[in-house]
Amino acid sequence: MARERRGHRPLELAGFRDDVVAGLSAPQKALPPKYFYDAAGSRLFARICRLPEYYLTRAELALTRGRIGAIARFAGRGGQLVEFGSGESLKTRLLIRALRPAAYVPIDISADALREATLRLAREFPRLAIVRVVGDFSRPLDIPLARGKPAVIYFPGSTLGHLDPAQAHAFLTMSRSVAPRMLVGVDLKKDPVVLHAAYNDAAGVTAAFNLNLLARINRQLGADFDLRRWRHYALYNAALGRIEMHLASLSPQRVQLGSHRWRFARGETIHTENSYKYSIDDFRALAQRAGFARAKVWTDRRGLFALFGLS
Ligand code: SAH
Ligand code: AVI
Repeated sequence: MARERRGHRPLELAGFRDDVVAGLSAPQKALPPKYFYDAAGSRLFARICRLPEYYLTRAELALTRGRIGAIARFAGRGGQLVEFGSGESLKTRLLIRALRPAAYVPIDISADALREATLRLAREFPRLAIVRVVGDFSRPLDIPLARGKPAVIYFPGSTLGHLDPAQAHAFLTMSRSVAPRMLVGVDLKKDPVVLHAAYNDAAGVTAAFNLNLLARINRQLGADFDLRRWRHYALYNAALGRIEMHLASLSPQRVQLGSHRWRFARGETIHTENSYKYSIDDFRALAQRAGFARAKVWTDRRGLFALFGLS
């Protein structure tokens, strides 16, 4: 059974347009990563998860599978499972099998991806109550929780890594007001060469994912980005502990969106995403500052990825 609730209006084109205009008008041009995920972007992300270089999904799946008993004891059985940025709900299946939650509440900005994922889940778990929420978790959300059943938040995939440390602190603090327990997937600091490869795959799927943002702005807002004149550029910024994704202009050019026009110099970039990487101690300290007194941590065998159980 799958029902849908909207946390707020899904993707208002006016809001999308305002964010694009503001982002392209800043000294370092930038676009919010939440706009990667239209139907095409969500499909490209699903392909990224299966790339040989993109170790994150495999590592988190392996550690979840290997430690599911302890994870289920931490999360508690029979309660309400709330997931932020649920996407394909891939790892969630393991949790649903182990926790047997009374309800699953997946929240995602990508309406198509969310619908497809919950239809699959409803077939696989016909007795599970699924309440999908199409919404933006970076803004206040109405999360439909039933009274009297404990809730646990699941935020896998290192999606928290898109927030800078101050935003991550605010997000963790907000989460505590939704549920007292939280499972968070965190990508760990490691050899920069491994990180670099994960965001610069040989098949060019990450490049297509990044460029789809410009294609989406053309499709939905009527801009005139010439995709042949942009290149995907991702680097590990060790000083800030984050992967940065950019789109680099291959030549001097102008772009128009309605009455707005921007000039781009050759080599100028639009910053499209940060993906922060943490050490276990740094993340534990961040969670503690956000009011979580206890942190359990499970990692994969190679120490690439961690799942934190915060309470
Ligand atoms: N949890 C999945 C998917 C991670 S990809 C996994 O671990 O593989 C990030 C997901 O978060 C995408 O499905 C995207 O649509 C969603 N997302 C990104 N920003 C969001 C936002 N601001 N509000 C809601 N969902 C968001
Ligand atoms: C969703 N998120 C955690 C991915 C990441 O690894 O930062 C998005 C992504 N961007 C490029 N590749 C994958």
